[in-house]
Amino acid sequence: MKIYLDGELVEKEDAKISVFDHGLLYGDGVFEGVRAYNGRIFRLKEHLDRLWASAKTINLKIPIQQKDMEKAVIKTLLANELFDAYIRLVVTRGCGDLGLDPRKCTKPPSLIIITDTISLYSEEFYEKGMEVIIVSTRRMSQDSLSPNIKSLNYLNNILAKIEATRGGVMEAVMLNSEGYVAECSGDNIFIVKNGILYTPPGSEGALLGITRDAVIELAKNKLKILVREERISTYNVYTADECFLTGTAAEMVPVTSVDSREIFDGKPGKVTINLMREFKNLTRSTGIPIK
Ligand code: PXG
Repeated sequence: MKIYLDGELVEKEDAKISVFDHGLLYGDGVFEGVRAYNGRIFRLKEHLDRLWASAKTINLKIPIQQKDMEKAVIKTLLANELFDAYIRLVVTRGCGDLGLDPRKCTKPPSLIIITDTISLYSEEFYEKGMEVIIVSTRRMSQDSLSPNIKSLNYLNNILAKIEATRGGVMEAVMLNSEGYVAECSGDNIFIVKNGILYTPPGSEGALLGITRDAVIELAKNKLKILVREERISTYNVYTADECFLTGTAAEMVPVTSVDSREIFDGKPGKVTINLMREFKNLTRSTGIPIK
């Protein structure tokens, strides 16, 4: 497997980063997870825009242009002959000394592109739905660090994931500091109630997911249903008609139980199934061609 590292394609065994890289020492860096389906990269422009926005927020200048990053992604996929893939983009602050000060990182930031395959949950969950729990780890608050930055410090989400695993389920619903639903450890959350689709807005601590965006568009344009970005309570989730999660890695997965409360009849709902079909069509027919 070939990895793109600072402009070169190197073998996996040789793709190494210094122990003085501030990405490792302090989680000082940003990342993106992107997917390619059927020889096309899904919404790459949106992912690159978000990567650049994350970098800008932490005052990190990505040393190449977006167009060159796009070329590098395609080059890495071709080198690995991958046409259905999970693509991880990582930009670290680079090598410095043992101190927080990014000015001491005198070398340019490290650029990493890993292309591989991923399956987050087993196939059964996509057909029958998944159980989730609401965990005690709260989504970090806007007043300490914007939850919209996809930074290399994912401890908040990892702690939520550990709680989910301890609770015997695969995914954790995280609340914000006010106790309203924010999102999951690496996915956005949606509910359906009386034919209307609801998802928490960014101001509730949800990352503005690219899959989330695609699903909102499909609901409005293809299914012609109302979409509301509104505050959601735990009560709203327990009493929803349908619930599902979205994310680049997870894609769309139905949720059929939350904290042991069956969602409606405990089966994936109609809106969810229809959106999953539309999402599949969209991912297989749009995006930047690899060849
Ligand atoms: N919320 C968070 C906190 C995320 O990190 C999403 C939602 C979904 O966003 P997109 O744009 O992908 O629809 C993400 C991104 C994993 C993993 O291995 C998942 C993400 C990031 C890192 C790892 O499950 N998802």
